[in-house]
Amino acid sequence: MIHFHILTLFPEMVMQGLHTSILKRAVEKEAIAIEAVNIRDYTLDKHGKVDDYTYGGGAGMLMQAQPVYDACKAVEQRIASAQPENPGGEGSCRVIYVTPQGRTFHQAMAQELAREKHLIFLCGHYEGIDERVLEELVTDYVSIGDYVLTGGELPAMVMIDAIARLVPGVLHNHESAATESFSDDLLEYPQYSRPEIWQGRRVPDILLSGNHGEIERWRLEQSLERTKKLRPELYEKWAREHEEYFRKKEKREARERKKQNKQKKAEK
Ligand code: 21W
Repeated sequence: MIHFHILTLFPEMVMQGLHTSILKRAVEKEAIAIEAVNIRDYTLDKHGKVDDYTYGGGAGMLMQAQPVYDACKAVEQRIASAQPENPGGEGSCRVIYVTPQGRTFHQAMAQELAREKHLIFLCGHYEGIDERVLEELVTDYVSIGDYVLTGGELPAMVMIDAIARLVPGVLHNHESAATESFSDDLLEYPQYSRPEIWQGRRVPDILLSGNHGEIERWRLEQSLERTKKLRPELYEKWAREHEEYFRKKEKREARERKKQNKQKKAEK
């Protein structure tokens, strides 16, 4: 069980987005828990204000330190009091600030984060958050890539989706992310469903053959071909790490050639 806590000014957006399809099922099964905390609920300003102008001037508003700090501390305290075996365990939980200036999120990061019990995501809006509260709270600065969005909510949802599917019990066994496969780190092979012929295009014969060994081999070849063409750097890495695959393939093909030569001779 992993608990995601999202500090945001738009809790409905995050809750809507993350309570759909597979993650909805995961919440119902209690494989994960998702809570959105409205930073505005923690402002001490009597008009509910959470932003202000930036010192030094410049465009736009900045989220102020106080409501962000109090919202985060409230979550940390709730986590600590739910763990009586770890009194004052506050501060042990990672606080991830989603920001264009962070390290770019990737699969290995998702795997590492999936091992935590609690994760706090801090979503900025407007031009960002007062630097002092970031220094006080944040353990990880993470971006999802080099393009500009309007806020941190979508990036937090992207990261939570990628992390959650790695948590045991979230995916069904047949779709499990944990079953290590030869073809991990390659692009996917093409897939087909009914009908057998659509607009004159046939499903590849091999997939109708019922020969599961041949099908598996074909799929891996397709994955390799695609990866070589579309993501050459991924292909080179895979090839370096799977030299034995190419040796075995050589041998298999040599064996095939021999067999065919023999057959030809016998036919003569
Ligand atoms: C975009 C906030 C641009 C601020 C200093 C002086 C989180 C994101 C975000 C956003 C600015 C991520 C400035 C990929 C993203 C996010 C909102 C610009 C101007 N800073 N990953 N002036 N892309 N974006 N700040 O946009 O919060 S992770």
